Amino acid sequence: MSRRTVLSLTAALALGAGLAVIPTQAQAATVVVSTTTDLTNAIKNATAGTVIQVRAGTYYPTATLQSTTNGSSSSRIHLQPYGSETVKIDGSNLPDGDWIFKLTADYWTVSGITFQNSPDSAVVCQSCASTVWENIKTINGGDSGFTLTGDSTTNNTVRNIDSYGHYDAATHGENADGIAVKFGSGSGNLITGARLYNNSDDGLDFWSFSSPVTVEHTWAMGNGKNRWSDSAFAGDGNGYKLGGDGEVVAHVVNNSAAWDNAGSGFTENSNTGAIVINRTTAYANVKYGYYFATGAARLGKNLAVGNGSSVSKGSSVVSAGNNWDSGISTPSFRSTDASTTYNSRQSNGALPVTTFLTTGSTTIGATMD
Ligand SMILES: [Ca+2]
Ligand SMILES: [Ca+2]
Repeated sequence: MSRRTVLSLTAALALGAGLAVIPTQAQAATVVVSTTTDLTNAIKNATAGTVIQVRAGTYYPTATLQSTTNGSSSSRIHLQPYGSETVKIDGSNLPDGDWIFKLTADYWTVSGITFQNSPDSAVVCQSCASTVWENIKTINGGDSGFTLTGDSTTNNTVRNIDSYGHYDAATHGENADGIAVKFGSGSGNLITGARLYNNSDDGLDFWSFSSPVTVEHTWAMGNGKNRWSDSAFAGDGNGYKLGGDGEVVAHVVNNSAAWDNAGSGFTENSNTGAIVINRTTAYANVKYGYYFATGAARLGKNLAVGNGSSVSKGSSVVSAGNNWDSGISTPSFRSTDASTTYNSRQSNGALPVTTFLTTGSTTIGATMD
């Protein structure tokens, strides 16, 4: 019974009103959980203002953790570790095809938790609005790591996610992306500070999403390589797949990098919209650094080095200040050793400090931070 309930009953009794008014029993605002059953119920029963704090450990749910209950702008719902404890939610005991966590709700903040070994997608947010995903990890799942999908997907922020090692075995790796923003619409969605790597398909994929998404301070690397000895491997391996399914939409990518992907670093993927790509770097991708052959992309101050081909740009592309444009020189990299990019993040969750692909230039390429 909450303090407020006690006070209300006390007041009612003091007034001699008996039990005529019994306030609704609300869930306590903070719930500390240490078992999978309690975690499952806490998520299921959360209401606006609930703060779920998960004690250290690895949790093995046997059904998808899920909620359709909204928080509000003044009373968000939080799912987070207790203090600075290490919390992993592992999908190894889920039925085939299940996800670890599905949210169809607004105003949740999920932070500091690892979602690993999902039989299918790890985390799916469907028609979510104003959710925040901060310092989470999605690792080694059977389909995409983190997904935003559905109409009315608005104003969500994904900050400092690591999403890697995803592989859809039954379909030979053709689907599992680090982040998927697919099959839906809604404005105001931001991805920042992401590391998306070693996934069987793409680092990031905006297939069939009809509203602009903004990406910044993000790295996509090593995607689309056959790391699973799959004789029919079908992963695409683009760093940033910025469209598809006929949608014409002006996604924005700023200050981000793609390297060592089996496909292209950045690709329109048939999206003919005015995609904006500014101050990014594409290095050593197998196909193109930048593939914008059919659309109206705006490519500015980007740096392509060591890719199969630097750029494919159609006649509607606006290209200025990139190192393939005339009169623009190519600064040299301080380092081409990527090992530090896999280091632990900084204490505030930001990408690790690295000199990899930095140049010191203030006019071209990603700053790698
Ligand atoms: Ca694919
Ligand atoms: Ca994909």
